[in-house]
Amino acid sequence: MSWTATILTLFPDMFPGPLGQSLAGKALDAGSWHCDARDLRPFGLGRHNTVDDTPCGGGAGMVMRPDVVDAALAAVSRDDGAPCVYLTPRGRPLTQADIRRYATGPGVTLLCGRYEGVDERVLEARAIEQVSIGDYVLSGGETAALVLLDACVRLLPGVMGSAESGVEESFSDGLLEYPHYTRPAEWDGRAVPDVLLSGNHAAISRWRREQSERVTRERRPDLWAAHLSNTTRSSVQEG
Ligand code: 6GU
Repeated sequence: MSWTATILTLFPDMFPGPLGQSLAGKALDAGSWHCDARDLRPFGLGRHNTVDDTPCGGGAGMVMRPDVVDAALAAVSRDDGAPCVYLTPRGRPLTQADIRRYATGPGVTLLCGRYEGVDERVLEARAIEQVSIGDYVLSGGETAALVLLDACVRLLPGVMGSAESGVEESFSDGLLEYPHYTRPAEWDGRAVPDVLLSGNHAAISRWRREQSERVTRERRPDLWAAHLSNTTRSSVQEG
């Protein structure tokens, strides 16, 4: 069985959405992965299939009921050990290491919340991982789920032209990528850096490394600090 994403959502029509196109779409058509989006609504209670209720303790918005979420989880439960992930701005930051772990396994079950969120008890009871895709608020977990899936699918065997395209260039060594250039050699009064046209591959590698380090230092001091402490640790271990 191929890598399978099971998605629990009130908006199943949002899947595969943009992942039905381009690289991920071709992989989907080729059977390299499956996208199984399930509607939470039928698991709701009463005449209106109610899935949410007011927050205990008061306050704005609505919270998704634990019994409803659990019934939906039970209905899609898999015996292959695929992790269950709840997309929420309260989650730990999603990293490329998480993506690698998800992509290497049998697939993922993704829980998408709307409203203020999901009752904490079902998240605890069913050992659901909570992840966020960044420090901004989305109207629901669905677009975050699409981001997670895009990042996984491109790592699946045979999905991306391996080796030279470098599936994990940024982040693999903890640095951002160097800048890219193509023809023409001069455009709008701006030249491609001479070294890239020199044919000196050692010089090109050195320049790219310097650029990676500069860009990371300028834009992502957090990644730069982590990179420095990693390289310090490995040189201590070597020495
Ligand atoms: Cl994973 N979900 C929602 N609803 N908002 C977010 C998010 C996730 N990550 C950042 N903002």
